Amino acid sequence: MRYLGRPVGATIAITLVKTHPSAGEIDFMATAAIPTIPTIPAFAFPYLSNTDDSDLSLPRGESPRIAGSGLQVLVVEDSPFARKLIEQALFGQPYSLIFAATGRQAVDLYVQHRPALIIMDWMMPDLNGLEICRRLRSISFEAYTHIIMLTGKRDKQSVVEGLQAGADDYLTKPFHQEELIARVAVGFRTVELHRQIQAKNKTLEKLALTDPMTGLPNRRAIDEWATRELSSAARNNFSVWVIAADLDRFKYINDTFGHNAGDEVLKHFSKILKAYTRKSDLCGRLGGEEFLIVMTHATRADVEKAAERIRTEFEMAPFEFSGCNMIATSSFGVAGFEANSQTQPSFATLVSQADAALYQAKRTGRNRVEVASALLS
Ligand code: GH3
Ligand code: MG
Ligand code: MG
Ligand code: MG
Repeated sequence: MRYLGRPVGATIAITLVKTHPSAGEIDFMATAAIPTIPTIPAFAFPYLSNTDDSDLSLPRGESPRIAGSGLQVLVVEDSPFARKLIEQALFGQPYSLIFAATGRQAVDLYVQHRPALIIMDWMMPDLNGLEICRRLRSISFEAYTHIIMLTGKRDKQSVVEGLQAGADDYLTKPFHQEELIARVAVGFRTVELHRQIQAKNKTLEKLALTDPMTGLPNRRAIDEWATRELSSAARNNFSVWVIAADLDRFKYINDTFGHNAGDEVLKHFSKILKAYTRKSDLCGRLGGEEFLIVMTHATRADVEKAAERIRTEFEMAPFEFSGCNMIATSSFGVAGFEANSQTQPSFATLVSQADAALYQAKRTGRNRVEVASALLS
């Protein structure tokens, strides 16, 4: 290959004359009028100590930096000159570039940096662009990566194959600088929309699993979490405990002081639940004035102690409504099994055992902790 340069004002018109083009290089044959091309900074090449790539003229130096915006474009291109053309075209844009000269590097950099966008050459010495696309699409990350295929293969069949392999867009060489910038901008728009949808989905998911008044997990969240813990307990033989809790004579509080006062009591009880359980435990609101605590990796004595502590903390917190001081109390029923237990009941069974113990606590005077009869035998 020869580069023929001729000064045109501040730029140099470069004609690339391919004397013996190989199949892998056809996509790079181009005639372009470009400004003098600055050297790609060394930090853009993470593969600096990899001697396998010495034939691809990769400079050796530091790791890639991330620009202020945090947006990264991974340029996958085996031809050093094409890399420079792309870098020149995207110079001054609000994102940073990192470069891969082989398919293997592309996959590694994708996993390491999870760039928002990739500009992907087709023909390369190891994996081709289609294979890389397929590999990248089989790796699932939360954030979406927009892939623009940039290749000399112009026939419609190749376009179809590129898009089918997982590319989102297809551009041909020689590319038009403004078009590349515009297509990259389109890619970032897609990525941003994807990010917004994901954030909204996360919020909706959280809302669907949270009791809005107390911020505690709701019945569905407790069910999902407890079911997972129980199957893990079956494999790893740790203990699981369920504590059913119910506020005493709560209807009286509502009827006497009003619904808002009742809500305050519920919120306060929730705060105590959070404060007196471990982060690894789960406490949630089933509905009304009924709560459930699920604890793992604890002994029955620990669990009874925890329930007793919650009971006394709540009892000791006086509320003042309409100038009256009042004390609220709560009752608890405990069910569960120790580590290495022979029998591991289902979550539904544990809940109904805890409920029966709670009923017993109500029957025998309220403001107390009772243990399921299954644990007493
Ligand atoms: P016990 O000691 O037997 O549990 O009696 P209780 O009065 O606590 O139980 P009951 O089931 O008779 O009453 C529960 C009350 O809880 C009735 C209902 O209006 C009230 N409640 C349910 N959800 C809420 C809520 O979100 N806020 C308020 N303030 N009250 C609620
Ligand atoms: Mg190539
Ligand atoms: Mg009650
Ligand atoms: Mg109740």
